[in-house]
Amino acid sequence: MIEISSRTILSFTFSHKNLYYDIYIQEGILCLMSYRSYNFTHAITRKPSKAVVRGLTSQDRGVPDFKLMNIHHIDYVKALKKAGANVIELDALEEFPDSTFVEDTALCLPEGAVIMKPGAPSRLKEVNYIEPQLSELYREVYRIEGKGTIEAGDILTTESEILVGRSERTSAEGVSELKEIVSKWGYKVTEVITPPEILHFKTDCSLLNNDTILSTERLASTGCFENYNIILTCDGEEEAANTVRYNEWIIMPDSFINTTKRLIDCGFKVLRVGNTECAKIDGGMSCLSLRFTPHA
Ligand code: CIR
Repeated sequence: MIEISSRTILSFTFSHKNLYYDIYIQEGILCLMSYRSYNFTHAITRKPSKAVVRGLTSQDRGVPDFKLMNIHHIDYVKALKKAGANVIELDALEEFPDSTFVEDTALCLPEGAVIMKPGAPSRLKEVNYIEPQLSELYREVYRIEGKGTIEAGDILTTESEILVGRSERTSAEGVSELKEIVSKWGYKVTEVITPPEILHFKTDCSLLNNDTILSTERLASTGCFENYNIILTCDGEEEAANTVRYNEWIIMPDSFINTTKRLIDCGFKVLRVGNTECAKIDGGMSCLSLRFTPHA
């Protein structure tokens, strides 16, 4: 591809080990961009179990309706497929009420995967059911096994760094063990703080493109996104902050018309999926999948 614009004078794309790269010259600087933080080939989901009615929750918003949650989950998988994902759909785990929130169990990067150590005791053993799946897809799989804890809902991977929010579920020791592992692959980890009223860092934010983050005001005001463009969720629509960027698409919960319009007006392509039932137990769009490109 050759493209001429005021900022880009030459640009072309090539692929290497399953990843696409753009090389371009911008303002006299040669830039290499992989889009690895949102261009993916695969996703893993896990069907909700009937035990979701006992899922952990930070506030009483009623008991999730299992049937409706399943309908939403089917739509969610369809949205991932429309965005280009090869979706591996795992069976429900009846002994783990929160196991449909598979995102919390691992961090998947192009170079390898890191199995988490959940801070919620009832979720600790969920990781044993994700590790074999990832070991089939990756040559390098590590495990957080020190005394700290970490859940991947607290991890936001951008093009330039991995932001990790310390929270009730993610401790300083967990963050430093992760840092040690991913530094082998050249990643910079930035530790930030998830405000106490927020379950996971990504409950309140998501990556929209290379340098733009969708966030709630309460999270953005902590200053954790000072190197990024920020698009705020609209008033009363804080739950819209947790979305998924998968290739060209943003997958977001369908109840938030104003924030959806804001994103569409900014040029994003949006797929909307029902989330009322997961929301009753603090689940959003990102929690429901692992999204990744395993190393070729
Ligand atoms: C929990 O409290 O662990 C679940 N009820 C919700 C997990 C949501 N996961 C996420 O935000 N990544």
